[in-house]
Amino acid sequence: MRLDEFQGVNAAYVLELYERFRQDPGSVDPDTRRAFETWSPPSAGTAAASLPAPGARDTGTDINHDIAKIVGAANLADCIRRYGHLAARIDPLGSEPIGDPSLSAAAHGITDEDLKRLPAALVEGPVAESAASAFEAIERLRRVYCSTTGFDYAHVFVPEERDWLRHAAESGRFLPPLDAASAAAVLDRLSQVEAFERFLHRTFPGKTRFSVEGLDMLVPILDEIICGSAGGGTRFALLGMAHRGRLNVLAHVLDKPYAEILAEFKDPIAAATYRTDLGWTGDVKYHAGARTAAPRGQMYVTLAPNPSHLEAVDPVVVGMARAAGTTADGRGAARFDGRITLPILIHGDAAFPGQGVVAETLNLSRLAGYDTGGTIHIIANNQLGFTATPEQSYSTSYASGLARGFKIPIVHVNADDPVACLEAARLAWEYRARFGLDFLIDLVGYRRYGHNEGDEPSFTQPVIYQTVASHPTVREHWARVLVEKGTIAADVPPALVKKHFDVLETTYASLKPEQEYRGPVPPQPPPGVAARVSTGVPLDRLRDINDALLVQPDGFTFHRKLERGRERRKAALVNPSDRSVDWATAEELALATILADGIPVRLTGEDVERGTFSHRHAVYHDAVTGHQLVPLQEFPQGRASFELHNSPLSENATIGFEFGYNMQAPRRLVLWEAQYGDFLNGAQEMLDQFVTSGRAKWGLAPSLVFLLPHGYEGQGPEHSNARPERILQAASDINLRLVNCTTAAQYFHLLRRQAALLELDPLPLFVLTPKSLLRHPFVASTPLELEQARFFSVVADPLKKKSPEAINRVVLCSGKVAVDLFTSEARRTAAGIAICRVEQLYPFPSVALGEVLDRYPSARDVVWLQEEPENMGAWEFMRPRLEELIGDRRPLRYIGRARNSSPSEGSAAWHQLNQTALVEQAFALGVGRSSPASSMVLSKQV
Ligand SMILES: Cc1ncc(C[n+]2csc(CCOP(=O)(O)OP(=O)(O)O)c2C)c(N)n1
Repeated sequence: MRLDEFQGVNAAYVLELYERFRQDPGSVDPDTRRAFETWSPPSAGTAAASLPAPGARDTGTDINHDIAKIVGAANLADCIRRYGHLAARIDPLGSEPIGDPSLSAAAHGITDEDLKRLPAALVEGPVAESAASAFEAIERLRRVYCSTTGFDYAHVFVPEERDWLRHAAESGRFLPPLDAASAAAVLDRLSQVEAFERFLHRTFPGKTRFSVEGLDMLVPILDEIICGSAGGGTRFALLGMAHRGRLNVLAHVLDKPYAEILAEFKDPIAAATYRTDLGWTGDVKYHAGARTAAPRGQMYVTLAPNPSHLEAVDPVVVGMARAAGTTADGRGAARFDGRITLPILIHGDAAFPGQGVVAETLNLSRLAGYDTGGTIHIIANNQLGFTATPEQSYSTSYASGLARGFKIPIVHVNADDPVACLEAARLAWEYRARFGLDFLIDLVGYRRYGHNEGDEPSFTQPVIYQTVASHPTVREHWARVLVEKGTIAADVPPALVKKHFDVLETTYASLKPEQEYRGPVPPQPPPGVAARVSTGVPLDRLRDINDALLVQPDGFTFHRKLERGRERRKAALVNPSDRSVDWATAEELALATILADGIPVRLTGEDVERGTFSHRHAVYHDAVTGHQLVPLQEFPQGRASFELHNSPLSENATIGFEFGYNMQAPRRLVLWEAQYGDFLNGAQEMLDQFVTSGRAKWGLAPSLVFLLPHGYEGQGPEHSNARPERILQAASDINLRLVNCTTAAQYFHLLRRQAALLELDPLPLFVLTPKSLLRHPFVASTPLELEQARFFSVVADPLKKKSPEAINRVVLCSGKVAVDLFTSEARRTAAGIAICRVEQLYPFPSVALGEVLDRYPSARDVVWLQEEPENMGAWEFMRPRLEELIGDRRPLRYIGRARNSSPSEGSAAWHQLNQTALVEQAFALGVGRSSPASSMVLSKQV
């Protein structure tokens, strides 16, 4: 670079160095000295015009003075770029921006006069081009950074991204064209948006609709982002938003017919047509999702259904986008292309900073396996929560503050300035297309009514609402601008509103009579499919696949400690009747055979690559080079992709993400594993709002699998209990499956059954998986069981088949405690006790259980035995169902821990005491015997 090519502060620095060299050539390094010896500072019209040449009479003070001015000008430009947004007029209601002292010339020791004498080049960038002086360039800079847009990107650390943003802002190259046709088109769209709200307001006074008014530009912004991205080849736009403006977006962006929306306002469905018998509840109209029927141009647009829980939909939409951009057919890792998919999230200004799931979702944005090629965020910022003010809602300067930490560029824009809004929208999608990263538009407007239309906002915001009352709508404002400019005639704006009003009136007048409406019906799979699917795999095929999974690639060094396990795996299928298939082997073979059947698999969760208990090794790391090997992506029989990712340490967002992925790609098997099952309650919101109720509210058919380590082993209250009671509480109308299986073969068939049912009978599957039992001989199965068996929802006592009439007690239990019973000393002598395992807790296996109970006609009582306290585990769910099944033929007894607020003991020794007491009581006929004094175990007849 030539010395006189330096600009701004850099030029000032060069001049300062030059001055030092002039005073004392030895004070600069030899290279610099050589450069200065042949250089003369720039002359006429430049910053150094007044600088004397070397050897001239000393005017050092003047030069220092000039340098200070130059540095001051450059610093001022820098501050405007960094902090100009603080002085931008982004509030349509006219509040004063907070400003910043560094934005004044005086703060940098310069005056306007100084700036007028300095060259524009000091300011750099497009604003400096053709500017007569630094003053003019600075004025232009202020117009860019301190007008109705606040460009807030100084926190973007990557120079290429920051320079791109700076140039984009300052060049104005993304400003929308302002020819008459496009200006009128914006007015037409705003008229449509406004007419819709006004029509609803007039026709259904006081009915909640969460009007968009005050943020009307949201719709044209979405138009711009969607159409712009479609032009770049994006094929799927996935939108998530809460209540505010949702009906307007449904009508105008998702093309939901007015007739449907208006019918929902009339709420005409006669009570008799509601299908409560099928578990249908439906949902309020401002939570509904939609999908454009035909691609808009090249693009499908989907709006995810949304629960009332603000921001909960964020990770769901991001997961949907990930799935839409992922190609999963063909062996190996899945391939993701962010260019074909586009997530757009519309947030509330109180919810964005307040809800933790937002931060969790933003944290996914750059992670392998979760990245979407960039999410465009829009904060629909009406400067109020329900009634809460910004000061009560966030500690950051802006509602968008959180995004800064994730290096997401932010544009705050005044919602009353259509041009600025459309520029922000274009900037958003162009930035995403260029860098594949998130972008945030902080659309600052107001709320014309209360939180909802029946709410009185002036109870709490009297002053704001005095302003709002007389504030023109953005349509009115834009119409006035266009009429004043002569772009359109004065009679056009009212004609446009009338045109849209007429459409609504005609539609409303032609709505069907109330009695013709029928309630929606949730998906109903054919009954009994789950019991009919065949899941066995021929042994030869299993052996081939097992051998392929265990191939050692040339030059790959396995960790020494894993060698023995791999040798065991090689022998696992040799003898069909050996109990040689452990849990991890069964799982890997199940997944491999599913992949070989052509069904893609995505397995994510907390440290799933190795498994919390070091049992899985889905990824091998070369002990010497660290290179990774994923056998399920390599084995030649695979016909679909295997996606595998350790998740970040989040439950709420990661489960939401997998749910969304599953919704978008229902023909792929999606599994999420918890470190321990109890961590699932960090995602209780996702379970309640989406996974378990999505079917009843929105007709969704999720099939996500949850692997939840569960079982009482003395590790304390948390890690013992995956809280199956919570899942059972939400279980109704066959909305999920909950399984606690006890053998490797059962797990093998369960996973294969789930894959086989993806199309036929999809349901979320919760599996309570073992911990210490992973390597327990009792859990191991024979190869023959993989070939010939299937999943059994109830397993009768294997040892008591021969003389069932000798049984005088049936103990029903589920999961690991069955192994405690089977392996106990007491079992050897307790001939009259049959231990039967209820492997599927929900759907309640009434037929299979009835058959098992009928097998033991002489049993005098039936016991439900569980490790969990009485108010947890399956007991409270089982009790009424077992009572109904048993009738008054024999008593039902409960053995388990007594009611407690904490799931288990905090000490391993105390745990052992109680576990022993449980087992003892199972075998102690004539129950009622009291437990040891220090035991919490309860045994009672109910
Ligand atoms: C998780 C959650 N907590 C509380 C509420 C109750 N609530 C509904 S709307 C609202 C205010 C939201 O304010 P903001 O995010 O600014 O959106 P706005 O309604 O102003 O568009 C609140 C607190 C909710 N819906 N979800």
